[in-house]
Amino acid sequence: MQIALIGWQAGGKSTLFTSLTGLEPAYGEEAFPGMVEIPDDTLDRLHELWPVAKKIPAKVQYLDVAGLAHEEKRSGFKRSMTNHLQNAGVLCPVFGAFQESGSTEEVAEMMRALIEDLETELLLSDMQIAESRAEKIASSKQRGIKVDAAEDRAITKVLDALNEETPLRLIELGAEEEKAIRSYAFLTLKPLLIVVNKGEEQDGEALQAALSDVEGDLKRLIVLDAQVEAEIAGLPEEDRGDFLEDMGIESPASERLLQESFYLLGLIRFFTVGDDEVRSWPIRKGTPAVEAAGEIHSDLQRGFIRAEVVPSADLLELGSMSACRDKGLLRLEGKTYEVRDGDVMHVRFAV
Ligand SMILES: Nc1nc2c(ncn2[C@@H]2O[C@H](COP(=O)(O)OP(=O)(O)OP(=O)(O)O)[C@@H](O)[C@H]2O)c(=O)[nH]1
Ligand SMILES: [Mg+2]
Repeated sequence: MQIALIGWQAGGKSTLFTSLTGLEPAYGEEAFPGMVEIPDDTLDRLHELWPVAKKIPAKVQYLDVAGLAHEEKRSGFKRSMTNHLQNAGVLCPVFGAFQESGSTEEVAEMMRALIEDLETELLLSDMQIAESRAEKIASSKQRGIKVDAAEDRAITKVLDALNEETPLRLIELGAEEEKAIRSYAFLTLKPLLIVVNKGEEQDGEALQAALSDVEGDLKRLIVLDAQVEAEIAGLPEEDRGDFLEDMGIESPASERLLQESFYLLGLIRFFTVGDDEVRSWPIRKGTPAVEAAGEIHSDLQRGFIRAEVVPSADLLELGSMSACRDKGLLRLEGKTYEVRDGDVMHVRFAV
């Protein structure tokens, strides 16, 4: 999973990136990556049950992308920039509210304007790519060269939507159409996780409430204070709880960002536990057991027989697999079983 921090200059992207990753982005880079393990209480507790095994959490990559200058407005993201964003699962625009003064509603209004401007840039980037593609298709047709029908259809739909300023994440595309345009990595196809970076004096809850109208399908908004988050990240683990309480923060931004990103991407996780490793696997909600097995190893998918499944909550409560088996909580599931969040799964296979 990759989350790209984007937006206007000086919104606090790098400050947030540092608080999330502990890394200082190199100066002058267009995009700077940082990998982080996803904290997971359940995984920690499973590891306590199997302390000899290695603990392998899922990872997320944050990308700190250089900000757009306000003078560049209405020019769209540069092609080199969109290449960096190609692999991002979630786009996370960061907006600086901390420089603004005024009432909550006034600050919210300024944020709305900045958000709209950025969304326009995303639309313009997609428009440039789609138009150039449409021209190529048209010219091929004119010269009697056969074109990919699914791509032709998809690009037409894409252009229609963009002309109406509709982000592509909101349109319906068939599986083939979606596949035909995947390589163009349209930016408005990606879910948006908007961050409003508030200042110390600003009321986060009020701002969050005032901006609730911005949220929509595949579009969420979080208000946080990047500087405070950086302080939290700098504290020793054992002091964090007290500090959060003092600051009236429910959970650090890193957790909220990951939670929202999992939600936007429709991700859940299952676990494997064994003598050598206890591990968390992120998958899409609705994934059948046989495909989830394929995440672990292709042999497990190919030779899948059955999966032994127990919810991690039951396993943690009873303390062992055999206790779960005795209580009838360990189930045998077939290929089509839809894996649930928190399942502990052991795949029986033969190849
Ligand atoms: N008061 C306050 N200052 C902040 C906050 N977040 C960032 N800053 C300051 O704002 C300035 C810009 O922050 P950066 O994190 O470098 O912003 P950026 O979005 O990475 O900027 P570019 O990389 O140029 O696009 C720095 O001087 C930060 O210290 C905040 O939450 N509160
Ligand atoms: Mg920066």
